[in-house]
Amino acid sequence: MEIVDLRSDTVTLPTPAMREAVYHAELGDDVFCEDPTTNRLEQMAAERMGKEAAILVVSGTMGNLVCTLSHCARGEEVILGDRSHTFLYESGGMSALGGIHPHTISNQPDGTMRLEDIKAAIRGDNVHFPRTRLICLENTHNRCNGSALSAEYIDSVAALAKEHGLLVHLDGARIFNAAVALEVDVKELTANVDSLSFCLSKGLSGPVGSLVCGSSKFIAEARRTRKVLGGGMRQAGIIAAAGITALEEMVDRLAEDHKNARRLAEGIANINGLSIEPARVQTNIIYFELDENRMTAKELVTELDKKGVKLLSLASRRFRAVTHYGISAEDIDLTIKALSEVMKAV
Ligand code: TLP
Repeated sequence: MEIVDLRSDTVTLPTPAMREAVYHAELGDDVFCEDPTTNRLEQMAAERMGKEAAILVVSGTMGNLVCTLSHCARGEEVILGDRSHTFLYESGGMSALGGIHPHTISNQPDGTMRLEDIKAAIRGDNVHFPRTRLICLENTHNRCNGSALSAEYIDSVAALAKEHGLLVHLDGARIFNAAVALEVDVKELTANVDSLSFCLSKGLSGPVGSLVCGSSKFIAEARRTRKVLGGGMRQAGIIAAAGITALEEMVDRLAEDHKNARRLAEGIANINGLSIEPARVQTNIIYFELDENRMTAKELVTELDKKGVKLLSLASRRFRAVTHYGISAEDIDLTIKALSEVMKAV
Protein backbone atom coordinates (compact mmCIF):
# COMPACT_ATOMS: atom_id res chain seq x y z
CA MET A 1 0.00 0.00 0.00
CA GLU A 2 1.27 3.48 -0.87
CA ILE A 3 1.56 5.66 2.23
CA VAL A 4 0.47 9.30 2.18
CA ASP A 5 2.42 10.79 5.07
CA LEU A 6 1.05 14.19 6.04
CA ARG A 7 2.42 14.23 9.60
CA SER A 8 5.13 16.75 8.76
CA ASP A 9 7.34 18.09 5.98
CA THR A 10 10.22 16.72 8.05
CA VAL A 11 9.45 13.25 6.62
CA THR A 12 10.66 14.28 3.16
CA LEU A 13 13.49 12.16 1.79
CA PRO A 14 16.46 13.62 -0.10
CA THR A 15 15.98 13.84 -3.86
CA PRO A 16 18.14 11.81 -6.32
CA ALA A 17 20.01 15.06 -7.14
CA MET A 18 20.84 15.50 -3.44
CA ARG A 19 22.14 11.93 -3.14
CA GLU A 20 24.29 12.52 -6.20
CA ALA A 21 25.63 15.80 -4.74
CA VAL A 22 26.46 14.06 -1.45
CA TYR A 23 28.38 11.36 -3.32
CA HIS A 24 30.56 13.90 -5.10
CA ALA A 25 30.93 16.40 -2.23
CA GLU A 26 34.40 17.83 -1.59
CA LEU A 27 35.13 17.42 2.12
CA GLY A 28 37.38 18.76 4.87
CA ASP A 29 37.30 19.39 8.63
CA ASP A 30 34.59 21.95 9.31
CA VAL A 31 35.73 22.65 12.89
CA PHE A 32 38.86 24.06 11.21
CA CYS A 33 36.48 25.80 8.71
CA GLU A 34 38.14 23.67 6.02
CA ASP A 35 35.14 21.91 4.54
CA PRO A 36 34.72 23.58 1.14
CA THR A 37 31.15 22.36 0.65
CA THR A 38 30.00 23.63 4.05
CA ASN A 39 31.76 26.94 3.43
CA ARG A 40 29.93 27.25 0.11
CA LEU A 41 26.53 26.47 1.63
CA GLU A 42 27.10 28.98 4.44
CA GLN A 43 28.05 31.67 1.94
CA MET A 44 25.00 30.89 -0.21
CA ALA A 45 22.69 31.01 2.82
CA ALA A 46 24.10 34.35 3.98
CA GLU A 47 23.67 35.83 0.50
CA ARG A 48 20.11 34.55 0.16
CA MET A 49 19.17 36.05 3.52
CA GLY A 50 21.02 39.32 2.95
CA LYS A 51 23.30 38.76 5.96
CA GLU A 52 27.09 38.90 6.31
CA ALA A 53 27.58 35.31 7.41
CA ALA A 54 25.94 31.97 8.21
CA ILE A 55 26.71 28.76 10.06
CA LEU A 56 25.39 25.24 9.56
CA VAL A 57 23.84 23.53 12.59
CA VAL A 58 22.23 20.12 12.89
CA SER A 59 18.62 21.14 13.50
CA GLY A 60 16.14 23.99 13.78
CA THR A 61 16.11 23.48 17.53
CA MET A 62 19.88 23.88 17.69
CA GLY A 63 19.66 26.93 15.42
CA ASN A 64 17.24 28.72 17.74
CA LEU A 65 19.20 27.66 20.82
CA VAL A 66 22.55 28.80 19.40
CA CYS A 67 20.93 32.19 18.70
CA THR A 68 19.26 32.70 22.07
CA LEU A 69 22.41 31.57 23.92
CA SER A 70 24.58 33.84 21.78
CA HIS A 71 22.33 36.89 22.24
CA CYS A 72 21.44 36.55 25.92
CA ALA A 73 23.29 36.21 29.22
CA ARG A 74 21.95 34.27 32.23
CA GLY A 75 18.95 35.95 33.83
CA GLU A 76 18.09 37.94 30.73
CA GLU A 77 14.65 37.73 29.21
CA VAL A 78 13.28 36.74 25.82
CA ILE A 79 9.83 37.89 24.66
CA LEU A 80 8.19 35.22 22.50
CA GLY A 81 4.77 33.93 21.49
CA ASP A 82 2.87 31.48 23.68
CA ARG A 83 2.34 29.27 20.64
CA SER A 84 5.87 29.56 19.29
CA HIS A 85 7.83 26.42 18.52
CA THR A 86 10.72 27.65 20.67
CA PHE A 87 8.46 27.98 23.71
CA LEU A 88 6.40 24.83 23.16
CA TYR A 89 8.62 22.25 21.53
CA GLU A 90 12.30 22.92 22.15
CA SER A 91 12.55 21.24 25.56
CA GLY A 92 12.96 24.56 27.37
CA GLY A 93 16.54 24.68 26.07
CA MET A 94 17.06 28.40 26.68
CA SER A 95 16.26 27.98 30.40
CA ALA A 96 17.84 24.56 30.81
CA LEU A 97 21.16 25.50 29.26
CA GLY A 98 21.29 29.29 29.32
CA GLY A 99 19.37 30.39 32.43
CA ILE A 100 17.36 32.60 30.06
CA HIS A 101 13.89 33.67 31.14
CA PRO A 102 11.08 33.20 28.56
CA HIS A 103 8.36 35.86 28.74
CA THR A 104 5.43 34.65 26.66
CA ILE A 105 2.71 36.83 25.22
CA SER A 106 -0.31 35.76 23.16
CA ASN A 107 0.11 34.77 19.55
CA GLN A 108 -2.80 35.96 17.43
CA PRO A 109 -4.34 33.40 15.02
CA ASP A 110 -2.15 34.86 12.23
CA GLY A 111 1.05 34.17 14.19
CA THR A 112 1.73 37.79 15.11
CA MET A 113 2.04 39.21 18.61
CA ARG A 114 0.35 42.59 19.07
CA LEU A 115 2.83 45.45 19.15
CA GLU A 116 1.16 46.87 22.26
CA ASP A 117 1.52 43.48 23.99
CA ILE A 118 5.22 43.35 23.10
CA LYS A 119 5.67 46.92 24.31
CA ALA A 120 3.93 46.14 27.60
CA ALA A 121 6.19 43.10 28.09
CA ILE A 122 9.44 45.08 27.80
CA ARG A 123 10.85 45.51 31.30
CA GLY A 124 11.80 48.84 32.80
CA ASP A 125 15.09 49.34 34.59
CA ASN A 126 14.29 47.95 38.02
CA VAL A 127 16.36 45.71 40.25
CA HIS A 128 13.38 43.36 40.69
CA PHE A 129 13.07 42.54 36.99
CA PRO A 130 15.06 40.43 34.60
CA ARG A 131 16.57 42.48 31.76
CA THR A 132 14.70 42.18 28.47
CA ARG A 133 17.17 41.35 25.72
CA LEU A 134 15.53 39.64 22.76
CA ILE A 135 12.24 39.32 20.85
CA CYS A 136 11.63 36.09 18.91
CA LEU A 137 9.33 35.80 15.90
CA GLU A 138 8.38 32.69 13.89
CA ASN A 139 7.77 32.67 10.12
CA THR A 140 5.86 30.76 8.91
CA HIS A 141 4.09 30.23 12.21
CA ASN A 142 3.69 26.51 12.71
CA ARG A 143 0.98 26.43 15.42
CA CYS A 144 -0.85 29.43 13.96
CA ASN A 145 -2.04 27.79 10.75
CA GLY A 146 1.32 28.03 9.01
CA SER A 147 0.68 31.77 8.62
CA ALA A 148 3.21 33.95 6.84
CA LEU A 149 4.28 37.12 8.69
CA SER A 150 4.61 40.08 6.34
CA ALA A 151 7.76 42.17 5.94
CA GLU A 152 5.82 45.20 7.26
CA TYR A 153 4.93 43.38 10.47
CA ILE A 154 8.48 42.07 11.02
CA ASP A 155 9.90 45.53 10.37
CA SER A 156 7.49 47.11 12.85
CA VAL A 157 8.63 44.67 15.56
CA ALA A 158 12.27 45.34 14.65
CA ALA A 159 11.68 49.10 14.91
CA LEU A 160 10.10 48.66 18.35
CA ALA A 161 13.04 46.49 19.41
CA LYS A 162 15.54 49.08 18.22
CA GLU A 163 13.72 51.85 20.05
CA HIS A 164 14.22 49.87 23.29
CA GLY A 165 17.76 48.63 22.59
CA LEU A 166 16.59 45.04 22.05
CA LEU A 167 17.52 42.38 19.49
CA VAL A 168 15.25 40.33 17.21
CA HIS A 169 15.65 36.65 16.32
CA LEU A 170 13.51 35.03 13.66
CA ASP A 171 12.74 31.31 13.76
CA GLY A 172 12.50 30.98 10.01
CA ALA A 173 12.31 27.18 9.94
CA ARG A 174 9.92 27.62 6.97
CA ILE A 175 10.95 31.12 5.86
CA PHE A 176 10.96 30.11 2.18
CA ASN A 177 7.32 28.99 2.48
CA ALA A 178 6.55 32.49 3.75
CA ALA A 179 8.46 34.18 0.93
CA VAL A 180 6.78 32.01 -1.72
CA ALA A 181 3.30 32.55 -0.24
CA LEU A 182 3.79 36.33 0.02
CA GLU A 183 5.54 36.46 -3.37
CA VAL A 184 8.46 38.46 -2.01
CA ASP A 185 12.22 38.00 -2.02
CA VAL A 186 13.10 36.25 1.22
CA LYS A 187 15.52 39.12 2.02
CA GLU A 188 12.53 41.39 2.58
CA LEU A 189 11.49 39.16 5.47
CA THR A 190 14.93 39.08 7.06
CA ALA A 191 16.28 42.60 6.42
CA ASN A 192 15.73 43.97 9.92
CA VAL A 193 16.23 40.96 12.19
CA ASP A 194 19.54 40.45 14.01
CA SER A 195 19.59 36.70 13.52
CA LEU A 196 17.54 34.01 11.88
CA SER A 197 17.59 30.27 11.49
CA PHE A 198 16.04 28.33 8.64
CA CYS A 199 15.70 24.60 8.00
CA LEU A 200 16.95 22.52 5.09
CA SER A 201 15.17 19.43 6.35
CA LYS A 202 11.54 20.49 6.10
CA GLY A 203 9.87 21.62 2.85
CA LEU A 204 13.24 21.87 1.11
CA SER A 205 13.65 18.09 1.59
CA GLY A 206 17.25 18.10 2.77
CA PRO A 207 18.12 15.16 5.03
CA VAL A 208 19.66 17.15 7.92
CA GLY A 209 20.51 20.67 8.90
CA SER A 210 19.60 24.29 9.48
CA LEU A 211 21.45 27.54 8.93
CA VAL A 212 21.88 30.42 11.33
CA CYS A 213 22.45 33.77 9.63
CA GLY A 214 23.51 37.18 10.94
CA SER A 215 26.39 39.64 11.12
CA SER A 216 29.96 38.27 10.91
CA LYS A 217 30.48 39.18 14.57
CA PHE A 218 27.32 37.35 15.62
CA ILE A 219 28.15 34.25 13.57
CA ALA A 220 31.64 34.11 15.14
CA GLU A 221 29.92 34.01 18.53
CA ALA A 222 27.39 31.45 17.24
CA ARG A 223 30.32 29.25 16.10
CA ARG A 224 31.61 29.23 19.67
CA THR A 225 28.13 28.50 21.08
CA ARG A 226 27.62 25.67 18.60
CA LYS A 227 30.90 24.13 19.80
CA VAL A 228 29.77 24.42 23.43
CA LEU A 229 26.65 22.47 22.50
CA GLY A 230 28.75 19.73 20.89
CA GLY A 231 27.58 20.81 17.47
CA GLY A 232 30.99 21.26 15.84
CA MET A 233 30.96 18.86 12.90
CA ARG A 234 33.87 17.46 10.90
CA GLN A 235 33.14 16.42 7.28
CA ALA A 236 29.88 18.35 7.37
CA GLY A 237 29.95 18.71 3.60
CA ILE A 238 28.04 15.41 3.48
CA ILE A 239 25.08 17.38 4.87
CA ALA A 240 25.90 20.66 3.18
CA ALA A 241 26.03 19.17 -0.33
CA ALA A 242 22.38 18.14 -0.06
CA GLY A 243 21.64 21.56 1.41
CA ILE A 244 23.11 23.35 -1.60
CA THR A 245 20.90 21.31 -3.92
CA ALA A 246 17.93 22.07 -1.65
CA LEU A 247 18.54 25.82 -1.94
CA GLU A 248 19.12 25.64 -5.68
CA GLU A 249 16.26 23.36 -6.68
CA MET A 250 13.60 23.10 -4.00
CA VAL A 251 12.49 26.63 -3.16
CA ASP A 252 10.26 27.60 -6.08
CA ARG A 253 8.35 24.31 -6.01
CA LEU A 254 6.99 25.12 -2.51
CA ALA A 255 4.10 26.86 -4.31
CA GLU A 256 2.89 23.41 -5.31
CA ASP A 257 2.75 22.34 -1.64
CA HIS A 258 0.69 25.43 -0.83
CA LYS A 259 -1.70 24.62 -3.67
CA ASN A 260 -2.08 21.06 -2.40
CA ALA A 261 -2.71 22.30 1.14
CA ARG A 262 -5.54 24.51 -0.12
CA ARG A 263 -6.96 21.61 -2.13
CA LEU A 264 -6.95 19.47 1.01
CA ALA A 265 -8.54 22.23 3.09
CA GLU A 266 -11.33 22.73 0.56
CA GLY A 267 -11.96 18.98 0.45
CA ILE A 268 -12.12 18.78 4.24
CA ALA A 269 -14.54 21.71 4.34
CA ASN A 270 -17.03 19.53 2.40
CA ILE A 271 -16.86 16.59 4.79
CA ASN A 272 -19.63 16.34 7.36
CA GLY A 273 -18.37 16.34 10.91
CA LEU A 274 -15.07 18.11 10.18
CA SER A 275 -14.37 21.84 10.56
CA ILE A 276 -11.78 23.96 8.87
CA GLU A 277 -11.38 27.55 7.74
CA PRO A 278 -9.82 27.13 4.26
CA ALA A 279 -9.25 30.89 4.03
CA ARG A 280 -6.67 30.60 6.81
CA VAL A 281 -4.51 28.23 4.76
CA GLN A 282 -1.66 30.29 3.36
CA THR A 283 1.20 27.79 3.15
CA ASN A 284 1.72 24.04 3.61
CA ILE A 285 0.30 23.54 7.12
CA ILE A 286 -3.36 22.98 7.83
CA TYR A 287 -5.26 22.38 11.03
CA PHE A 288 -8.78 21.02 11.27
CA GLU A 289 -11.15 19.75 13.91
CA LEU A 290 -13.73 17.10 14.63
CA ASP A 291 -17.09 18.81 15.27
CA GLU A 292 -18.26 16.57 18.07
CA ASN A 293 -17.17 13.64 20.12
CA ARG A 294 -18.30 10.92 17.72
CA MET A 295 -14.80 9.50 18.09
CA THR A 296 -11.51 10.73 19.46
CA ALA A 297 -8.86 12.28 17.27
CA LYS A 298 -6.63 9.30 18.05
CA GLU A 299 -9.32 6.90 16.76
CA LEU A 300 -9.67 8.88 13.53
CA VAL A 301 -5.90 8.83 13.04
CA THR A 302 -5.84 5.05 13.60
CA GLU A 303 -8.67 4.47 11.09
CA LEU A 304 -6.96 6.67 8.49
CA ASP A 305 -3.68 4.89 9.08
CA LYS A 306 -5.38 1.63 8.04
CA LYS A 307 -6.14 3.35 4.71
CA GLY A 308 -2.52 4.42 4.27
CA VAL A 309 -2.94 8.08 5.30
CA LYS A 310 -0.94 9.49 8.21
CA LEU A 311 -1.93 12.64 10.11
CA LEU A 312 -0.98 14.10 13.48
CA SER A 313 -3.62 14.41 16.21
CA LEU A 314 -2.78 17.29 18.52
CA ALA A 315 -5.64 17.45 20.99
CA SER A 316 -8.78 15.44 21.62
CA ARG A 317 -10.39 16.83 18.43
CA ARG A 318 -7.65 18.63 16.54
CA PHE A 319 -5.41 17.52 13.66
CA ARG A 320 -2.51 18.80 11.62
CA ALA A 321 -1.66 17.91 8.03
CA VAL A 322 1.44 19.19 6.24
CA THR A 323 1.99 19.00 2.48
CA HIS A 324 5.46 18.55 0.99
CA TYR A 325 7.59 17.23 -1.86
CA GLY A 326 6.39 13.66 -1.26
CA ILE A 327 2.71 14.58 -1.67
CA SER A 328 0.97 14.90 -5.04
CA ALA A 329 -2.47 16.25 -5.95
CA GLU A 330 -3.60 12.60 -6.31
CA ASP A 331 -2.44 11.91 -2.75
CA ILE A 332 -4.60 14.81 -1.61
CA ASP A 333 -7.65 13.37 -3.37
CA LEU A 334 -6.92 9.99 -1.82
CA THR A 335 -6.73 11.64 1.61
CA ILE A 336 -10.05 13.45 1.14
CA LYS A 337 -11.67 10.17 0.06
CA ALA A 338 -10.21 8.28 3.05
CA LEU A 339 -11.38 11.00 5.46
CA SER A 340 -14.90 10.98 3.98
CA GLU A 341 -15.12 7.20 4.31
CA VAL A 342 -13.96 7.23 7.93
CA MET A 343 -16.41 10.03 8.80
CA LYS A 344 -19.31 8.24 7.07
CA ALA A 345 -18.58 5.04 9.00
CA VAL A 346 -19.12 6.65 12.45
N1 TLP B 1 8.79 21.36 13.86
C1 TLP B 1 8.39 19.98 13.79
C2 TLP B 1 8.01 19.45 15.18
O1 TLP B 1 8.99 19.73 16.11
C3 TLP B 1 6.71 19.97 15.69
C4 TLP B 1 7.22 19.85 12.83
O2 TLP B 1 6.92 18.70 12.47
O3 TLP B 1 6.63 20.87 12.47
N2 TLP B 1 10.88 25.89 14.37
C5 TLP B 1 9.71 25.52 13.84
C6 TLP B 1 8.72 26.57 13.46
C7 TLP B 1 9.42 24.16 13.62
O4 TLP B 1 8.27 23.81 13.11
C8 TLP B 1 10.40 23.20 13.97
C9 TLP B 1 10.14 21.72 13.79
C10 TLP B 1 11.60 23.64 14.54
C11 TLP B 1 11.82 25.01 14.72
C12 TLP B 1 12.68 22.69 14.99
O5 TLP B 1 13.30 22.06 13.94
P1 TLP B 1 14.07 20.66 14.17
O6 TLP B 1 13.02 19.59 14.19
O7 TLP B 1 14.98 20.58 13.00
O8 TLP B 1 14.80 20.75 15.45
